Amino acid sequence: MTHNVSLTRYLIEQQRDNGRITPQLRLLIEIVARACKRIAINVNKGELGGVLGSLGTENVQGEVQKKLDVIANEVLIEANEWGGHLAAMASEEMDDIYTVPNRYPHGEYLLLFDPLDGSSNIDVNVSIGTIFSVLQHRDGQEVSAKSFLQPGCEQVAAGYCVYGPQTTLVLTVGNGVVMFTLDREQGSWVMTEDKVRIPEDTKEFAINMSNMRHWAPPVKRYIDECLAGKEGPRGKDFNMRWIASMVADVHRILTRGGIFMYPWDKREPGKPGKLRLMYEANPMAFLVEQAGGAATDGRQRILDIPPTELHQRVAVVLGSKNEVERVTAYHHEAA
Ligand code: AHM
Ligand code: MG
Repeated sequence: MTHNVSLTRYLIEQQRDNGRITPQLRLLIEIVARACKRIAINVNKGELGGVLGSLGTENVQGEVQKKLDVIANEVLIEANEWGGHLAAMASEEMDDIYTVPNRYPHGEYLLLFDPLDGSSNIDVNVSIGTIFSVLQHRDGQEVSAKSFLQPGCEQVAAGYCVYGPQTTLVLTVGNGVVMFTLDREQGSWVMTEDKVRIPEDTKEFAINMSNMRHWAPPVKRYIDECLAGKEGPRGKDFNMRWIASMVADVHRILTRGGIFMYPWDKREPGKPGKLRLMYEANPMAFLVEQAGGAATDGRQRILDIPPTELHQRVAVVLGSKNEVERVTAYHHEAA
């Protein structure tokens, strides 16, 4: 029974009893969770709040920004800049890092986020989310974009909030994965899952099938075998889901297993993939591994990739361990 554990209590216990987090990190996570509540309110208002549609501007990746992308980005910055727990922030929606202004105290953490993931789903009322990753600013030097370029295995916390039929916050501080559901009457996060585990096997895959003709042979081989079902080499039928919100697809995988792939493809051969390493793939890989799953780029563990750029892209294969290992093995065999 987990329903009498609030996020605050969970964090205090992680700090006091398990020594897993510092008071500053506890504050940081509480503030991010509070910001997610504000974003959820905006998301829920939809058309009534005038938050749907595009702004007509583009982010650093050349993608058209939706109003909610920008609102969510502002909410996260305003909530986090004054608390004294951060040195700087980085976001999908900002070209450069945001250093905490000098009028506020500076802390030892670095926060990265995709403020509103699954933007193409905003206007059609399908689940979207906020993804975040926390690193430490260790070198004592003045904070810069370089301070953020640490491999995912250095993350001290990561999580996401999914704005769906329920608003759910999913978190790891490196001690397993926990889920909290927003109780709107009380305005508090209530623990609803304390030991999230991803089954090692699955019969469900998630990939954008419309890109099939552009895939590399190992990805094509894996999906062909799934599609062949009972009569094929896998000897079982597979089911498919694609929400086009990574947060919602990963949430399903953390809840009932599955494999998620956004591989490299031939549309833009120079790009390693569509998703971003630092604030999409790394936090999700950390959560998935902490829940007993696996995450690779088809060749190596995502959490071991040394980043070279803040907005670097990466191919992503994550979820049920045995399936991720199979896809990764197919890539190695092909090489
Ligand atoms: P976004 O951060 O701009 O919303 O883009 C990331 C999203 C992921 O959530 C999702 O898995 C993917 O893009 C969907 O891409 P596609 O529309 O190509 O299927
Ligand atoms: Mg995104």
